[in-house]
Amino acid sequence: MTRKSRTLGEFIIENQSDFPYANGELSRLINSIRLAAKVVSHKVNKAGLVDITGAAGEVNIQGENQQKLDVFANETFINSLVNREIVCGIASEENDSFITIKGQNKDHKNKYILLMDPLDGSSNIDVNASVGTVFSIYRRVTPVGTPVTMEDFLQPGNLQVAAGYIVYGTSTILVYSTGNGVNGFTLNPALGTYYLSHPDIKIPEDGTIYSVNEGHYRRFPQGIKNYIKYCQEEKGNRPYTSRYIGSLANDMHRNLLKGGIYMYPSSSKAPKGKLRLLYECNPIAFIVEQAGGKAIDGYQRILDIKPTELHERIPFVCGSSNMVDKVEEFMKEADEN
Ligand code: P6P
Repeated sequence: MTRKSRTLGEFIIENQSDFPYANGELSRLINSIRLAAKVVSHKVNKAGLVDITGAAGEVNIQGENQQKLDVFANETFINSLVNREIVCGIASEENDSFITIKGQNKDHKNKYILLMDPLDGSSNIDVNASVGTVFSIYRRVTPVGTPVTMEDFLQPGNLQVAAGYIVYGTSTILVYSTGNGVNGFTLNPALGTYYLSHPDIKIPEDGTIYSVNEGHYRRFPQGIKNYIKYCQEEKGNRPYTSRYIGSLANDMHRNLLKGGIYMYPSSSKAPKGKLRLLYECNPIAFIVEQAGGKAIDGYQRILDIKPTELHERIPFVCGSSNMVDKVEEFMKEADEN
């Protein structure tokens, strides 16, 4: 059997031992995510035909109009997880607070928590551009058998036991890591099966793609402005290519495979930037570091940051290690001048 033909199910079983203290729950957790992703993928690919594009009339905690697919994706992942006796709590970009899951016997015996952005880049839905899902998994820190608390969710990203994303593009690809490297699986929609298409992903330490919303350029810190000008200089392998598609998961998937950097910096209007630490930055940072890249807030490692709020924002610079180092250099130099 060639390596490429391995299914996600076979891969999970073969790598079960990577997780010594999990007795199958983590595998079941990944399995529930892959099922939910299949359902969301089907809806995303039909969105134009079925009346599920456009706003759902609600506004989420971010103050963003909830798109119908946002709501659908959120409910699909939650239902897939709740019915499988694996998690004791879920936090989502679409929910003001976390959801407590008592379990079948109402005894709070489940060990894991999940945080997610169920539909990343949802503003792309109505224009048929790619969207994604980003998820982060921890073991609970409060005693098993008691209701999950905020403490279980406010863990630093370096304690994640698994993280991943799904990109709903020309193909649906699930990329995840349990701390032993990064692997990508492409869905065959005809069979409903994911196949190992991107084994052992490593991000090139250098790249020539930078991803940032340059419309905010004038509001960026001087160090970021200087780095963007550096990317645009005629020198060596520069100017770099600018690519930004309005979905962190999709921009990072491209940069992970080809090499590159993604930035959502702080700005004069948004001092903490826009991205959420817990369910956007931490999981992507976990994946990128597992693939040999780096992720900082401009100064410090994202995964070392101790969260204080469920929906807190953080400036985000992530991608090829040499490119992230260069941004850090520009930030330090600008602050010293
Ligand atoms: P802007 C999507 O809303 C998101 O959280 C990321 O996926 C994406 O990279 C960014 O925000 C886009 O934000 O301000 O450039 O439209």
